Amino acid sequence: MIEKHLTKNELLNLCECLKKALFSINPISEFLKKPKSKSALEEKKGIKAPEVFNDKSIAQIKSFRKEKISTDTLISGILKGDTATLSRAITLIESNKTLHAKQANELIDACIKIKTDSIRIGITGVPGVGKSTFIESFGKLLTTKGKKVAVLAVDPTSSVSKGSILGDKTRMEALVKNANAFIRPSPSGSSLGGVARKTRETIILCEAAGYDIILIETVGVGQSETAVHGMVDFFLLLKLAGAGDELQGIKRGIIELADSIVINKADGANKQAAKIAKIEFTRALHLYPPKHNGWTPKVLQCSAIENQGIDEIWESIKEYIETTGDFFLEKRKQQNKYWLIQTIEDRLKADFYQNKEVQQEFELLLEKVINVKISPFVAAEQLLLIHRKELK
Ligand SMILES: Nc1nc2c(ncn2[C@@H]2O[C@H](COP(=O)(O)OP(=O)(O)OP(=O)(O)O)[C@@H](O)[C@H]2O)c(=O)[nH]1
Ligand SMILES: [Mg+2]
Repeated sequence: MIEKHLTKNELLNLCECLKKALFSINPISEFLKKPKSKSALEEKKGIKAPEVFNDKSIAQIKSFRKEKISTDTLISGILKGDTATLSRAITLIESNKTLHAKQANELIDACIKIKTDSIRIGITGVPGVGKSTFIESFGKLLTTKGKKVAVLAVDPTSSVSKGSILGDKTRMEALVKNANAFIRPSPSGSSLGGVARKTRETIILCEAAGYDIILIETVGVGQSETAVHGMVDFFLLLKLAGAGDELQGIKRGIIELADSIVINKADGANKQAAKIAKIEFTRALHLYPPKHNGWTPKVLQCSAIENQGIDEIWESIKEYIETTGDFFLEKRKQQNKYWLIQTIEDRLKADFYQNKEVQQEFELLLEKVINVKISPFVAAEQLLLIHRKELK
């Protein structure tokens, strides 16, 4: 090995060279040299986004969507059970455009007259109790029994988070692919009333399209279960074992609405707890007055994930329909009455608040009401008078 002593200048030069070399390969220094971007998100220059769609197909899709389809074509497509037409008809119903409202009403009016033997089942329970997994398992069972199943959802929270739609796609993997199943996520809407009404109308279309069983999933929060209860024949409440009532936020009202309570996730280490919960719920149900249709709600247990106990639930629903007989039809009549009144109330309210003159006067009167310059009752009367005058 040759040893050489460097002079001070040579040593300084060498250091400078090394520094330059290091600086040129260090990504951190590169990053520091770059002008700072205002955004936290940055894309590397020079990578072109791949063209996923071409202009021709986009134009084709747009022209297909714009193409107005006649009510008769929609009705005949639905009656044939064509799912593409059914989806299109539902989209029409979900539209908020006045232009579509007339056609949607004609469609509903035609479809509601078609007699079917459908069964409408509402499924509720706290988030995560396993509603979607249960529907996947239950839906699969029904299709193997030759039934056609439509799955709808009333979830006022989904329009904000889209969470449940995303979840449902993975939870209902097999049902999505099943030719005898039709899955439609929750319609978006600002009010529960609007979402529920659209779901109610969608049921009518699905029945006309030949779906025998309509399953409606709803999150056990707020008023959504009351709305779903008002549109189904059978209301099923899913519960978890091992959690106290307070923990599950159970409300007395929901228990009263339920035609059956099913303890889900009765599997693995949870089996024993599910058994105890079943006994406790059966005991608790005895404290409630009997339903006027003579039906005593059943407490059952299942494992949606392991497909255990699902058949028993179907048997119990069949038993309910057989034993309640005429009540089944009477309940539907009462529900029609409920939806008539509900729709009138919703429309009147919407008309009132959308009235431009009312809107202007509302702000002024509100100020006065807040500052106790005028009573809320007199202010309300004045606003209603403005609205009535507008109608004349
Ligand atoms: N062990 C067990 N886990 C289950 C069962 N059913 C559902 N799960 C699990 O529970 C979680 C929630 O299931 P979901 O079906 O999405 O519940 P959900 O009630 O539809 O939930 P939201 O739509 O968010 O209200 C998932 O991780 C499921 O795999 C069951 O029977 N046993
Ligand atoms: Mg779900």
